[in-house]
Amino acid sequence: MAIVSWAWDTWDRSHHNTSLAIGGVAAAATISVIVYKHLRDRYRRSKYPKDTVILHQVGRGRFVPSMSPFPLKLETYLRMASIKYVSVHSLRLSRSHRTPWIEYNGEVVSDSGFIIEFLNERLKVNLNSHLDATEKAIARAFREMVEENLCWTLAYIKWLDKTPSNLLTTIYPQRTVVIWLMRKAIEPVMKKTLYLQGIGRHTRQEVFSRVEKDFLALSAFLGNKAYMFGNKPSEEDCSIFAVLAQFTWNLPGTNIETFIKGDCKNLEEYCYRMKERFWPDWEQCIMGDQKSAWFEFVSYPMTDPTLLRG
Ligand SMILES: N[C@@H](CCC(=O)N[C@@H](CS)C(=O)NCC(=O)O)C(=O)O
Repeated sequence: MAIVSWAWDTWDRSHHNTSLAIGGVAAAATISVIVYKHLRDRYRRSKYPKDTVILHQVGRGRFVPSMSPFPLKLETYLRMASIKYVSVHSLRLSRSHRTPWIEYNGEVVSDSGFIIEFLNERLKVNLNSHLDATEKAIARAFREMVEENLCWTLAYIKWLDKTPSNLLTTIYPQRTVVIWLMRKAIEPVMKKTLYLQGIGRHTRQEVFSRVEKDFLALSAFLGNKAYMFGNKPSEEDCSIFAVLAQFTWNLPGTNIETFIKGDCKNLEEYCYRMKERFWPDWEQCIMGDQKSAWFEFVSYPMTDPTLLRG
């Protein structure tokens, strides 16, 4: 009996020591990773150029420079306002857990709308100076319509409707296994979010008929004009273009793509006009047939390499 008790005590002690050792190694590894990331980020930050917007955003897409409309809106704005910027692509989100966000001379701002307000004020930019009060009101209403209504439809088509079934593997440059993992992680969250938002409670037909009405309204308002408010582009063109670009180029094979290209031809032409004017390097900014590395969740073809070294 004494031997059994001794053996048990010894095993228990050594088991306890092993657990302590594993716990210690895991804690040391976690702390090392945190310290390494902190030092690496500090080093990168020390290399950020002065008076330059550091635009943090997710990776590039195969057909559009961002898989999300909001970074595309912001990058289009930076180009329209001729503001110096550098893109940093990563999955790092802002303090409000969103992308995009910026750093400017050490100040951090998130949310594309607040970022634009911040830069307008700081750099004395006004891309809406040619709009009167009524046009400004209409511009705001259209911006809210595309950002707060149409954007949800994009999420609905990608993560709930899933038609055609190969949509995600067609538009994302990541490898099939990574897309499968993304799907497993994102789909249940999206399903819940879209239900709470409201769009997830409607039938497919109801969702698409509402989208078509939004497109027809935009198309009627644009008419024969070059940009939404005449011959000169405005701040709202950045939002409207960024969302429409997703529908025009990033939903191949969907009935919404067919609808725009058939019934709202002027919107498609508008997208090409914006692209030609503000994105002459579009082809270099998209992934095209290039695939991300295995297990890579973000694709970085345009990140300034000096910001990533170290
Ligand atoms: N109002 C925000 C919206 C940004 C936004 O919705 N970003 C999405 C990507 S499309 C995001 O960061 N999603 C991550 C999450 O919500 O966890 C803006 O204008 O920047």
